[in-house]
Amino acid sequence: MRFDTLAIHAAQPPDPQSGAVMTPIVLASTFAQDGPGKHKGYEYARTGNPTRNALEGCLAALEGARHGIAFASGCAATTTLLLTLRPGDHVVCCDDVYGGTFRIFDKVLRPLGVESDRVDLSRDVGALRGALRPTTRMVWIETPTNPLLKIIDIAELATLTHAASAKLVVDNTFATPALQRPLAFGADVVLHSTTKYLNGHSDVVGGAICLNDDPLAERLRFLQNAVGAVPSPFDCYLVLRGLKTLPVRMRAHVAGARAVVEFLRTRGDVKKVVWPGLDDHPGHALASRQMSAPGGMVTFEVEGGVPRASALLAKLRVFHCAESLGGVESLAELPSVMTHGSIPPELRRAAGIDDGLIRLSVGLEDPLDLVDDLRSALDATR
Ligand code: P1T
Repeated sequence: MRFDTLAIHAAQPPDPQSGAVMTPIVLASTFAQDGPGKHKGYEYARTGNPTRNALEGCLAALEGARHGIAFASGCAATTTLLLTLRPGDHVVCCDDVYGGTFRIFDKVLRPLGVESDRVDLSRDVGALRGALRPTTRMVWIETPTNPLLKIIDIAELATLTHAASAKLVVDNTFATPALQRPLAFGADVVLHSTTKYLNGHSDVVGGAICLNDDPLAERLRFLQNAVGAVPSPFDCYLVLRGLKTLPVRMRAHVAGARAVVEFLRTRGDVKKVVWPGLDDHPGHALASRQMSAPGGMVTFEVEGGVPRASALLAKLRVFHCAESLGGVESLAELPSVMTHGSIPPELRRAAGIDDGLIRLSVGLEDPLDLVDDLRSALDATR
């Protein structure tokens, strides 16, 4: 089946008992057994639950993976994956990642003896070679990155990573499998904050990991149950429901982003507009090969720095000034203060995240209203 069909049907046959075409939300925390150890595949809901199983099956199908494993948040997925490492192990991470991911590396894993280094892998994936250590077990990237929308060559990086006997993890939250399938380019693990586009309606916090590596999947299944950062059945249902419209939503997000970008480029008081769909984006050609479309995230900088950027965010009426992304509603934020505030300023600036950089998650409102909103806010803060 093709992607749009899988998004609606994968792992969701009609309920065998009732014929219900929507997956039931099974709330039970425990499942009756015919005798000790004699059960119908479910024992206890932290270990497994039918609604979660359907979500995991659907996510795996969309990423072209044998295994899908759901978590209570993107950060829970990240932490659980990093718990497969041991003290003394080393991770190379791209220099631009979600602030919360940086915080896990810096404040959770480092004290446990897992070191990490940050490298810009968007200009030249060969930069990985200089960062590798004999103890490097993982290379961790986002592409497009959060918030700078840098593009990293997954296939080339997979080759270099595997030559070093390490595993390549791609956080695919910004692209979603509707636009990019990292496993097909050789990545070992795909990670998601399902909070974002996959759920798509800003009413769930969730995460997931998809992979084909059987031994690693078995370890992650063990950790999912042992650590217990699992999503509720209701949240699983909401993400499943969101996935059904993912392909349609992503097409509209991209169209909206294109309209917003075209408008921002007409403004003399906008210094820089970043979107992988633009010819002058350094990763444009790569994005055209690796992604089926450039995505719905846009970043830009205005003349007037942080004071103007802050004033502009306060003036917007259709865009909400809020963290997060990927919902039907448009959001705008200041990464230096909001989503990436947990990264020390010197590291943030070294990575190119200017204090006045504005990040937009372009939603599904009429693009003309989004453009009017941005125009009014830009004019009012001139
Ligand atoms: O928020 P949570 O579901 O735990 O997901 C963490 C996460 C992981 N990876 C990426 C690329 C992310 O963007 C996030 C969360 N990001 C935001 C909340 C944000 O506004 O960027």
